[in-house]
Amino acid sequence: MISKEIEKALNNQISLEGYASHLYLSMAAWCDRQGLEGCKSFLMDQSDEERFHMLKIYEYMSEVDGHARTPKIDQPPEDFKSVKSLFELLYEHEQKVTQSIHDLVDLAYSEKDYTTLNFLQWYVEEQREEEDMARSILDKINLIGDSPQSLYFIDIELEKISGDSSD
Ligand code: OFO
Repeated sequence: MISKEIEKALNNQISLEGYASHLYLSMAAWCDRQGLEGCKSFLMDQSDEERFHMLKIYEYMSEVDGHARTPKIDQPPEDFKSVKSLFELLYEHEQKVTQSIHDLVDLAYSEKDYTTLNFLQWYVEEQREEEDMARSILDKINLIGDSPQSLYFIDIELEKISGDSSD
């Protein structure tokens, strides 16, 4: 059993994860239009992961007698100024999700809801990894620039990351 407050906050998280999944899908489609196959497959994988994060909360809600709501998802942007600005936006979104997870942890802690606290630990770790990955992609872009030649190498690099994470 969870409190109404926790239920509301978890539904908000479902909504954020659902939006992230849509946003990354939209980013993948943009990369596809630029001929960046590696970036596209990396972002398609990220989109799937975000959907999984959303569904994991649905499952948890069902186990603790909560009511998981299916969120209305806003239209994400479809055009991006550059690959660099796309990854800056991705990193920004990940930071927002991390903040929301930390707020949820605070709430669960203040309610002494140890079951939800325990459930959220997985997300705390996942966000640390995702922020780290987004930062390292941005570091690479900053290092070699985003001229067409540099993008060729960034694309190969992201293809590798998406291949590694699906092993
Ligand atoms: Fe759901 O981990 Fe990113 O946002």
